[in-house]
Amino acid sequence: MAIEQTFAIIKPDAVKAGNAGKIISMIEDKGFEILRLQKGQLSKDLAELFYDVHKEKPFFNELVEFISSGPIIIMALQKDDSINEWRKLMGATDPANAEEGTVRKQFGSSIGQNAVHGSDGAETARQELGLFFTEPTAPQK
Ligand code: 3AN
Repeated sequence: MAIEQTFAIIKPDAVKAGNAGKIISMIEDKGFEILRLQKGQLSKDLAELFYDVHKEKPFFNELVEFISSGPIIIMALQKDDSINEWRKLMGATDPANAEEGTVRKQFGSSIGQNAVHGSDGAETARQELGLFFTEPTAPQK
């Protein structure tokens, strides 16, 4: 597998609960390199753009409201097979189904408030990184 980058968010529930540092430790312990990291709060407009693929879903408004409801931490992560590796470390979308040792098992409280986001494929990762980090993240050794 090749070195690649993925996009990660520590969502408002986890930041508010003071779990960001613990989640970042889990990321570092798994050998991800954190290329970019920024704290901020999304406008509704940017949140709608980010979740555009879900705009037909019944929970779209809930998603937009929640992700823009408080500070988040966005990251560009790099590792071999990082897209899959970060999704494995996040755990299942619904924390009730997430495995032991995953971020969502430990810090998620519901399918909506599930602590973290991760890109679901190479094209999504490219789009999401481009949406949030205007200067491209050059691959690093
Ligand atoms: P994942 O984040 O694991 O890739 P997706 O892409 O199926 O999951 O869903 C995107 C986000 O939408 C999830 N992170 C979750 O917070 C939210 N979500 C998914 N299903 C529901 C649902 N039934 N009700 C509320 N929010 C949901």
